[in-house]
Amino acid sequence: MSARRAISMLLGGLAVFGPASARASLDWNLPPPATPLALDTLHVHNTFMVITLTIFVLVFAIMIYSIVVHRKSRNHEPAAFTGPGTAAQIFWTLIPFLILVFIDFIVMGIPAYHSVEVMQDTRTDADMVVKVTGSQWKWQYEYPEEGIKLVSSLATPRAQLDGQAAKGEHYLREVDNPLVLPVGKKVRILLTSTDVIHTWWVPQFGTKRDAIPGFIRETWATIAQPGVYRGQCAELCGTGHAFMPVVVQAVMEPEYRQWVAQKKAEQSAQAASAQRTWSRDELMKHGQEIYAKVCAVCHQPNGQGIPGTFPALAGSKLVNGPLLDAAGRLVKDGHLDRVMNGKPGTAMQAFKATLSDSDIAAVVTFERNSFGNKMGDLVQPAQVKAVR
Ligand SMILES: [Cu+2]
Repeated sequence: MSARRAISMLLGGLAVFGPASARASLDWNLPPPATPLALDTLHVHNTFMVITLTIFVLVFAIMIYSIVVHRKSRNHEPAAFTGPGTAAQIFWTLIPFLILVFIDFIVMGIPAYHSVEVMQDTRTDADMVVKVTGSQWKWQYEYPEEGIKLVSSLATPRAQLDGQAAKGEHYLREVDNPLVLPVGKKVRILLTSTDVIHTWWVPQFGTKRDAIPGFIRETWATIAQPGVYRGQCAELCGTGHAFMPVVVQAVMEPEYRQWVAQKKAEQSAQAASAQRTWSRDELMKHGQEIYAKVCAVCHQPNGQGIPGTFPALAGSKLVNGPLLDAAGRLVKDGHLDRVMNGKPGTAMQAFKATLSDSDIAAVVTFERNSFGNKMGDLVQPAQVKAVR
């Protein structure tokens, strides 16, 4: 490290003791709690900080006092006692032991136990349920009671990720579809994953729970105030780990009901549009949007992939191969099969769970007719539906 860099780092550190304006930019405490659970853990944190700081100051004060007052240059006369009585030894061992037992088990133990109990309290009195599924690299949200399902993916523009544009205010912490929840309702949150372990983490909720494939885990939240709460995946889950933020939008109950009605209408309109025959332009346009959102992270915006890691789609044998056989069945390891069912053991996941019939039809059509690929054929949503 250069001397100049060392000095600037030191000055940066000292800014803490500088004017208030310099301090304002540094967040020392936990984020403002938004749920009872976060409030409880914040109290535990603050109590423990006071206890540990008190012990720290006391112990260091005694040490520093002894070192200074009894130093050699003062010719302090060392104490000459040896072998005090057994009773005294038992006494001065027992007292610190009892103090520690009191602090650990009573003063710290009871609030900590209470927090854990609150954390686990997902049992019966929830007002609603939300299922959260982690996938490389996005979150799926399901409202089983409403029949609503949405996929929440990163909304930060590609140019910002590539360093070609200035970073926005919510860089890597913004999504297309946030999880919308009503304020003041106890929401039971079920967590699972389709591939590797992810962690659904919203710091202001005081909850951070792993989403593990093959298991359902749970947590809960009762959000006190309307607002937007941001978090991220907190388990290193692959190359796109930094690109799967969590955004929760908390709204008042009437607004939530309105949102549910709107989502339901959108979903039935989507189901209806999958029935009709799409034009080439419609498929290409929608396919390009889906490609940019879902596929471009690995296969790159120009379809060239990353040599040795993610295969190119431009000129690919698979993309320029057959989709369906004469009987209308999926060609095994064909283009459509790969998009719908993925390739086990690789980063290529099965998209049939997260993309609709129209999305899959459009993106496959787009890939076959872009990046210099000239298959010329179209895939219709109804064909995708037939081979699901
Ligand atoms: Cu993840």
